[in-house]
Amino acid sequence: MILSFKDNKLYPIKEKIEANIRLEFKDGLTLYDSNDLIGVGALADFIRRKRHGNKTFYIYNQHINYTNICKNRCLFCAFARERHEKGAYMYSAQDVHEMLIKNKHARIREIHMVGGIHPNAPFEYYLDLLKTIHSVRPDVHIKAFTAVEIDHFSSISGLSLSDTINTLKDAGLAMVPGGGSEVMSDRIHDELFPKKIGRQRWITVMKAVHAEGLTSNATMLYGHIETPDERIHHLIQLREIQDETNGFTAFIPLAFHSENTKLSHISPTSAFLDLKTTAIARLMLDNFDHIKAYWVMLGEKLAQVAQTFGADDLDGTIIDEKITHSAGARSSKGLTRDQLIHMIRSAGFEPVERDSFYMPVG
Ligand code: V47
Repeated sequence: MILSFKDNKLYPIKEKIEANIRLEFKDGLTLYDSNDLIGVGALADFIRRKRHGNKTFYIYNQHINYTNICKNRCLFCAFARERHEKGAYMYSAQDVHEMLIKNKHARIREIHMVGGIHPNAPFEYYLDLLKTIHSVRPDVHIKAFTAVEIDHFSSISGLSLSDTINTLKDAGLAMVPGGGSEVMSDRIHDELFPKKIGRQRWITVMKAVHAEGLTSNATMLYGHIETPDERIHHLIQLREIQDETNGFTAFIPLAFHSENTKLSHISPTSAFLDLKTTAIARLMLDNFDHIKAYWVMLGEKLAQVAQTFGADDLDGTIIDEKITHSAGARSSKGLTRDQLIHMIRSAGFEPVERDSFYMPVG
């Protein structure tokens, strides 16, 4: 690859990439430390084009957040409510049925469903949600329940992790989303989300998900109290799990939004950090196929640019996003297929509509 850099420290990394040598922890730090954003992006773009050429994937999907009632109360979350607090809600299976019927004629390929850790809903409630979706839309893939929710289901049902996952699969679960790990660091867990499962349990649940034959995504919530070391450590932990299971499909960097949270003093992430994090994820996660630019958090314009910083997927139509918008996101709550196609084409890429497993659909 013919590239010249403003930052000489990028040359040894380029050599490693050309020789297919895995980047190490210190390389990740060099990348975060570099002000040569264009150089870091060009390295990521080289890998992105090697894997996917000019294609950018997107999906026609619908998000359903079945409840915001949550006993974990993470400091970074603006979505959660106590049971009797103003604004608390919980959808019944009938509510979900109606939401799906409303979009009955849309060519939706995936339902993405996650929610809070409710203090007393029984396991059957979650199974009913899956069965309802499956009965109304047997043709769509249901990507639902993070490792945090699956851990909770195992404890309320008394089933082992593997039996819990298989029961969810029998009810229609096709894939698991990537949320809940935030940044895999005991320090950050203790400070920001002490009531939620920590990194060891998240890893155990994800490995169990993969062992039962389901794929999942992985995420990293960045732009709060974490250090570059902690970000790189998080990515390396994901890379190691992937070496073992090969069960991750996509990685999604999640830019922290602080409005209405206990961390509202923290400024929004910069475009510089957003693009660098996307590019570094592409470079460090050499065993992940897909890096998503999640337009809900990045904003539509930056997500478009992220396609040249290593991202090959813009996620989807979403329809009604709640988690990031509770925390002040200024992006739309949903996009049309035409808007996604425009975001991709006008950046010089070729749109490919996909299903949950990155199979092209037309
Ligand atoms: O785990 C919570 C994050 C995640 C805030 O797998 C926040 O395809 C920013 O995981 N500011 C849930 N982020 C979203 C998620 C996801 C999204 C899109 C696609 C996929 C996928 C997964 O949202 C949580 C947490 O990390 N989050 N609060 C906030 N204030």
